Amino acid sequence: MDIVLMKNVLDRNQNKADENRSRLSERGILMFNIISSPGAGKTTLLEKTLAHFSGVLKIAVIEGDITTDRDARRLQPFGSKIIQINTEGGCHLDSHSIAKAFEHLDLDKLQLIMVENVGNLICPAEFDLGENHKIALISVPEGDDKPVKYPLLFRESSAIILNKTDLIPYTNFSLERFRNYVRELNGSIPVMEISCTTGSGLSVWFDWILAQIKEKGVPE
Ligand SMILES: Nc1nc2c(ncn2[C@@H]2O[C@H](COP(=O)(O)OP(=O)(O)OP(=O)(O)O)[C@@H](O)[C@H]2O)c(=O)[nH]1
Ligand SMILES: [Mg+2]
Repeated sequence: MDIVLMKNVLDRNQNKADENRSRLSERGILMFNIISSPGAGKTTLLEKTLAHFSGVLKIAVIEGDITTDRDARRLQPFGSKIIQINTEGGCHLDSHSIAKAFEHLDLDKLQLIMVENVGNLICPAEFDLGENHKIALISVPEGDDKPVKYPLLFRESSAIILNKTDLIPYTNFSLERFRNYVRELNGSIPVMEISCTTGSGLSVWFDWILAQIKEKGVPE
């Protein structure tokens, strides 16, 4: 019985995710789903990204949190539309909550929607939201073995961001081991090594975003 129920939940989620994807595709909008552990730096990366593309790209953010609007408030100063979803205990966003968030967005005026999922490396990887790309964000203090321990996220993602590289000298994190683990799981995936604190590597992330927009042919 439990198995049937779980299948229904996933089927319902998938149908709505496909609907979300078509709605965005009709308008040429891209959507990224950013997934990481709590505290890896999702909101900080969004702050840097919104600041960089302010006045250049039309971006909205959907913020997923169990409770509070703290992250939404952090992103408010950058002039983009920010929608907060509280999952009230749920460990991931689903496609229905994203469809509800769309009701508060003027989709005709957007080029890119960035979703900050609930901090968790497991559940969010299982739920398609209708995004074009899942982005896996890992930070140095979590350890270099995360790709091996949470393989689904790394297999499902289109890009991996390694954040907090400024902390490498203070930890036993091995870049070589990390890169090898990633290659074993997902041979061709781009890995961007960044520090939101120093700004190192951020230009690679910004260029990657622009490349996706160009490839998709997102209208101006
Ligand atoms: N040293 C260092 N700290 C960073 C870096 N990026 C973010 N931080 C810090 O890490 C902490 C958590 O960052 P957040 O951006 O709030 O992380 P998050 O993934 O959004 O967290 P949740 O929304 O709670 O899951 C903050 O204190 C940031 O200042 C970095 O590159 N280097
Ligand atoms: Mg956050």
